[in-house]
Amino acid sequence: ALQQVKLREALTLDQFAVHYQPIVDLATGQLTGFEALLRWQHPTRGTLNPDGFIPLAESIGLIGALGSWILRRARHDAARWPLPAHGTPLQLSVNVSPLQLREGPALIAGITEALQGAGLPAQRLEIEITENAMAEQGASVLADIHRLGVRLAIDDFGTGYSSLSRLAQFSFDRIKIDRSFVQVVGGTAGSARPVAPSNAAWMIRPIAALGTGLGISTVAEGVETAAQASLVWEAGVTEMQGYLVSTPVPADAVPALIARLD
Ligand code: G
Ligand code: G
Ligand code: MN
Ligand code: NA
Repeated sequence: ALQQVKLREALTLDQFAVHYQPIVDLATGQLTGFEALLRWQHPTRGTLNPDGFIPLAESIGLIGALGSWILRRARHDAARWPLPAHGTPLQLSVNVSPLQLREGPALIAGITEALQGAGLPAQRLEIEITENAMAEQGASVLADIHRLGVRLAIDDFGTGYSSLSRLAQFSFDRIKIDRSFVQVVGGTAGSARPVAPSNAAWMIRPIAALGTGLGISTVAEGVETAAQASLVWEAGVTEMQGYLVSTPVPADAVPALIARLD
């Protein structure tokens, strides 16, 4: 109960922060954008990750307000990112939870409001939804997001229960391959069954091929080592994200990161 009070206060006390993790193109090495990742700068417990408090925010009816706050803050930050030397504006990817999707009109209102601020055209914004959220969702809210000109990504792909026919019902712009596929090779997460690199590629290749077939990009998540980067590149994945490139960084560290990666 105390934690609920603290979480409500956190929004008014400005204790939330958005960190950003870069995504790079595997063929060119170029930076393509950042994923926004929420953090709670807790007064006594330090920086907390969303897995620990998003469910609480959902249960106390705070997720709508929090989601709108994230969109506004991330839009504000992304509007100030410099144009990279390669000339393609950087994408901003924002996660939304299944509950936010179920409360479709509120989500659409939050996105619309964020897009009204200057500096972030709709095409630069991408909404990430998990495979399971997509599987249980009616098509309408996803179509509404697309109608705004915003892009859609399927997150944690390969861990959920969507069917290929379900996938074909929706229009997506990106597939994010769950890090469990990447980390079977030399993973720090540790796998119950060590898999040879050649076998790991065979699991990732069909997902990359699905992206190729649909004409959309695929992002390998959780790439921590050069061996994992080679693995996903050889499997035909088009982009990567993970500690090998950078951990998520606070907003004020993003310009230096853009300069380093550019
Ligand atoms: O940020 P990690 O560093 O801990 O993220 C953990 C989980 O929380 C991931 O599944 C991620 O998709 C989710 N997450 C991160 N930021 C947000 C956010 O702003 N909103 C929602 N709904 N989920 C988020
Ligand atoms: O579910 P989603 O993909 O949105 O969550 C992203 C999560 O992955 C965040 O918790 C983020 O901090 C974490 N993450 C990002 N890069 C890496 C990585 O290279 N290794 C691991 N183990 N986690 C990562
Ligand atoms: Mn994500
Ligand atoms: Na993911």
